[in-house]
Formats: sequence, C-alpha cells, structure tokens
Amino acid sequence: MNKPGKGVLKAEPAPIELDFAKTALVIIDMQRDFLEPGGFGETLGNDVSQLSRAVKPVAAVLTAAREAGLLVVHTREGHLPDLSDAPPAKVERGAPSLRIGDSGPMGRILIRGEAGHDIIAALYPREGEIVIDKPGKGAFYATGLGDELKRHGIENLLVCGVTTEVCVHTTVREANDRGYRCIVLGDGCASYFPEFHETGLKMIKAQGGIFGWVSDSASLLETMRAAQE
Ligand code: C5J
Repeated sequence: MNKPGKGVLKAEPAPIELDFAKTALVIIDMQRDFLEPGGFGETLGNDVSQLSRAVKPVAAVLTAAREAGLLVVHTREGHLPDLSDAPPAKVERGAPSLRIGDSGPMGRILIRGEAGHDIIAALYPREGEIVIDKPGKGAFYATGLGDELKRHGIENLLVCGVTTEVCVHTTVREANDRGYRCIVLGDGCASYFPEFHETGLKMIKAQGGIFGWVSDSASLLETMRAAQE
C-alpha cells in the first residue's frame, strides 16, 4: 500500500477527515502480562481470554499501517526492577495472587525486561517502531510520547489495545487534553469486562465526541485504501 493522503473515516458521533501524514497508530499495552495466563491481569482475578478478540483487528490495522508508512507506536505498562517508579499505592492495592514485582510463570509481574512485560508475538514491534514504556495507565505520563508525536508532526491518533476502560481511556483522555484528535478503533480494544468495554466506547463518543471518535478496523482499512487510490 502506498502512503495514503487524506480520507474521511466513518466514525461516531460523526465522520472525521484524516490526513494520514499527520496520523499515528497507537497500540496500547498488548502485553503478555495482560493477555496471557500467569501475568498481571490474571493475578488480579481476571479472565484473560476476554482480551484475545482484539488481536486480529489490531494485527490487520498494524499490517496496513506498516504498508502505508504510518507512524506506529506501541506502549507497555511496567516498572523498573527496583520498583522506584511504582507508587506504593499501586503495588499494595487489592489482594492479587501475586503483586507487581513478585515472581510468576512469565518472570516478575509487570517488570520491564521480563517475559510477561513483552508484547505478544502476533503484534511484536518491528525495528524502528516506537515503543513507549510507561509506569502509569496513561501513555503520556512520565514518558517521551508527547515529544515523539511532536517530532513527527502528528495531530491524529488511531488508538487500540487493552484495556478499553483503563489504559486506552486514560491515554485518550490525556491525548484529548493535549489537543490530539483521538479515534478509538472499537473492535481493536477489549476489556476483561465486556460491559465496561461497551460503556467505555460510549463515553468517548458521547456529547458530540467528548474525548474523541469511535470507529472500527474495517472502516479504517477501507478509508486507507480509498485514500491512496
Ligand atoms: C490495566 C491496562 N488494566 N493496560 N492496564 O491495569 O489497561
């Protein structure tokens, strides 16, 4: 696929015109720690199989973005091995079976460099793609994401990943306040709680698009194809 120019993407609450030269794909936290058994998500008592539905749509969009030369950003939630960037309020919360930093079947839970912290094989970053390591739920907090996006002249973010109501939502809220147009690809997001996923998407597009727009992977692929013809 050649680099697409501009196109109008079917979205809610209204279609949006996108200049693909100023648009980045942002894939949130598609890590083994959230999607696979034995990781952070499961230690919190979640059914991690709920997240697998997002993998295929994200893979399709990632392939198209790579072919079209769009800026691709992957994020990973996790902490330094000494936990110096992990607030006690986060580490001590709740009653998980293993806490952040404890040893599990995929290495230490939610720690950078461990197997569980890595991105799943199906969506593994390629050489040259931006990988943002973030200690928080939002991808802008305590990271270089804002500088990277500015450096590349990005104005629009196509956002997908997990989980819809936590790290996707927090990142979209942060991005919206920084002036980015955020288009969330609904089928490329997932939650351990399907009802939170649905409500999370509704919250983004409510009130005339209070945080952004909601679209889907098929509509994006169609718009990208049309925009390069
Ligand atoms: C969570 C995330 N759910 N990536 N992280 O703790 O949404």
